Amino acid sequence: MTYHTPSSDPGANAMLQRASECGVDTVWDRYQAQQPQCGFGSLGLCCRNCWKGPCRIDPFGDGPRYGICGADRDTIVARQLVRMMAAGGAAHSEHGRHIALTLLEMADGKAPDYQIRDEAKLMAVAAKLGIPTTDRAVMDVVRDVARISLEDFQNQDADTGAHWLQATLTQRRLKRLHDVGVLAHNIDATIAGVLARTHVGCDADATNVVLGGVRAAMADYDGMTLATELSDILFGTPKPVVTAANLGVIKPSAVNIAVNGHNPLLSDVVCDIALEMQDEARAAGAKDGINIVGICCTGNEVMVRHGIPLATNYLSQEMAVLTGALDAMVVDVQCIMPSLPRVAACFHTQVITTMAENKIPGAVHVPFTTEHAKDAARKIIRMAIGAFGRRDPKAVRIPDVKHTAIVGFSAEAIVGALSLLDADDPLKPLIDNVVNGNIKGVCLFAGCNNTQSTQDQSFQVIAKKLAAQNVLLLATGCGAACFAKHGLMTSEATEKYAGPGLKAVLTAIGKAAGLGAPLPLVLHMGSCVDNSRAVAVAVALANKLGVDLSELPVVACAPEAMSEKAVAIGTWSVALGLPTLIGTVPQITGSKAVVDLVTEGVKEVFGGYFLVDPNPETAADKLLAAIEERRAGLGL
Ligand code: NFS
Ligand code: SF4
Repeated sequence: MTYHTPSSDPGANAMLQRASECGVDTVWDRYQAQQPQCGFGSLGLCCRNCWKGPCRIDPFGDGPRYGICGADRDTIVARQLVRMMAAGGAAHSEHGRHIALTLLEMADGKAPDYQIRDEAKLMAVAAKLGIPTTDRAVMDVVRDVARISLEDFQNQDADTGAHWLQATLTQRRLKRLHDVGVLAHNIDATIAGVLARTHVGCDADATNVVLGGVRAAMADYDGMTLATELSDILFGTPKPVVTAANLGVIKPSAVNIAVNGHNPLLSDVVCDIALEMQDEARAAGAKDGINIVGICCTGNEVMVRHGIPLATNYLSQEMAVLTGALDAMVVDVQCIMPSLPRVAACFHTQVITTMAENKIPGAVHVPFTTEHAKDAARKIIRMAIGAFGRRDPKAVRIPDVKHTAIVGFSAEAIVGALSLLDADDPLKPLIDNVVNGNIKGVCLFAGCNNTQSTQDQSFQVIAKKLAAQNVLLLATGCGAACFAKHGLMTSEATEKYAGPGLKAVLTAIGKAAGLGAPLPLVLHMGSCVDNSRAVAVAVALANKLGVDLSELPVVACAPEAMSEKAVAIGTWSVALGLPTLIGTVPQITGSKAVVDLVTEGVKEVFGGYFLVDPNPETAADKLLAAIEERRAGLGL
């Protein structure tokens, strides 16, 4: 088994040496220890859906062709795949529900620690959802927005699409999704439906199973869209802000607190309270006060809203602890490595869990509730200040790696920037430049990090190649974090890597915005739930042009897709009509029927389709070809 280079991130790599000095296992050691990984699992040919199993199908056809119940390879592969979509949808939607419930509590006066930070967004969201706003008290509008959003978890009319789907997609796309039977009506019911139909002895028709999964993926889209939009109401809609990324943002003379996970409900309050407690940290000897840094998508959330620097993304989260200068890592939900307390045990670092449903052995648990959010934040920060006093200065190794990053490109911010070129018709300059070929198309980079390839490498190779061909680049999640960490969210990167057409457009906008330099090469749209922001831009373009999403020269790309959430996102991206490239070979290759369905068959149904290519060079070519095909379809 050849072992590829763990990471392309110099910050992360600097810490690997430290890990071996400390005798600590990292994600890459554990990856190696897992080799060779199970072939049946890799192909999706293992079923554990009942206790007659596990059953395995022989990929070569020599051994068993059916599970004990009679399920064949296609059924088994399809069932495993859609259960991942359902789990991904559940994760995003629980996040969304948590935010919607907080808004409701707020309207009832039960969440005193929160406020409406963006009333304009509240009104815009209300209008989108058909909620009256004139002459109404703000909290009445908040209550209605929360209630309508929560109806997406309650609607029992299976034929009526959920509110947030209806409010945010093109009419043609909604009709298409409805006609195919995948217009989710209720997030919970749709996800439960996938679990039910994949129980032993239920849906055995692989195509039908996959369509059930697509419906769950649309529920995922619904849940993440409401999570994003409602978060903006509570915490502000991102605007461009200059900050920094990579492990060098950790400061030797500050109380360093990393926020890791996904939900801004806690991390945003921690950022606020940190401002109030700076003196307490200084009194404890931290000359630079409290320094909050982000990891994973919670990091993205506070980065795009408040310019909080980002320490690192998913795969290298342990490396932040290995700097020896992290006093606390406070985590909420999703993509948090259970290994963190073991790594932290070699240092003074306090790992703090906060959510009742997410505890980790070895971590300290500080219960977080929206009712007493500030109290929890104060307690956490005080623990970090206490830990700072136990820090061993001799154990500190902060790599000198840090890049400037201009982030915060919400859909509103992008339209705002374009309106500097044409105040009456902001989308016109973008469309004109797509038509004249200055911009060939748009690529959204999304998704995770994965040990199966060199961390962050494919993102950079593909982005540079597409930028040279004048493709406008958007990014979210750990993909966005990768670009921030590597200095690709700067004007300098645009100067260096953008093709002439793209450079001209980004320069014109940057100048109009008073930057005196081009916009960054890759526009950071936020966390993974913020993929809905990219859809908002695409829908606005499609509506303006009078076409559907499946006709736009817009593609999506997740070169290191890993999580169940990424499976759900990739699936709705295809269902919305986008060619969607993944660089991880999905665990479905044991069924030719399922592979053909998701790479070919779906084209006719949705217009979108999956491309799979772990090689970033050829992956970029495939994305460019897909963009060209779309352009040709539009007569460009
Ligand atoms: Ni998205 Fe963000 Fe990262 Fe992947 Fe995990 S943190 S929600 S799932 S690994 S991008
Ligand atoms: Fe085996 Fe069928 Fe049970 Fe799966 S559901 S474990 S294939 S018997």
